[in-house]
Amino acid sequence: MSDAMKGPAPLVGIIMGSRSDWETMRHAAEMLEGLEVPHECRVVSAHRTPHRMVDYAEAALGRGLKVIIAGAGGAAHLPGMTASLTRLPVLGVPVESHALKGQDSLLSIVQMPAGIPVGTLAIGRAGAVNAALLAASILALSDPALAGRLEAHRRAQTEGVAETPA
Ligand code: RP5
Repeated sequence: MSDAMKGPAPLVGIIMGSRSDWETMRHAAEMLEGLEVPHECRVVSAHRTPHRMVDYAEAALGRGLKVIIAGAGGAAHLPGMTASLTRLPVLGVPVESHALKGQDSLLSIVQMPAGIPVGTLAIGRAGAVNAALLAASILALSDPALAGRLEAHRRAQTEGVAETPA
């Protein structure tokens, strides 16, 4: 997997527990690309590559990342563990698992004990898309150009909704 955008330093880090999560997490990358938000995509597993996870989370702030989007499935501890290692906002995307359809992922990510927050999104593609939009909203607070692109995106979405079902 290569980074979707080259050039400007990434502001959003999209991490995922496995390459098998890419089918879901690519939707976050595509949304950020459409909004022209510099981002990077990495496979970082909390249990298969724990040292990579620690290194990534601890370096994120210093490298200039502003938001981390973390997707994982099953016993999905990547978002929470990442959040424990950085004060950057971490948005968690529960990837739909085969065994439990992502209910396991959702509960693993959402039910953080008080003290370390993870902003948890919906299971699957909707969560990935919304994590990207939420990351863009956070960045838009201090980026008027991005705010304009985000508002244009929302206007286009509204205008694209048909009035009749068929
Ligand atoms: C988690 O286990 C990953 O986030 C993925 O959703 C799930 C299955 O991973 P693979 O066995 O497909 O690599 O760590």
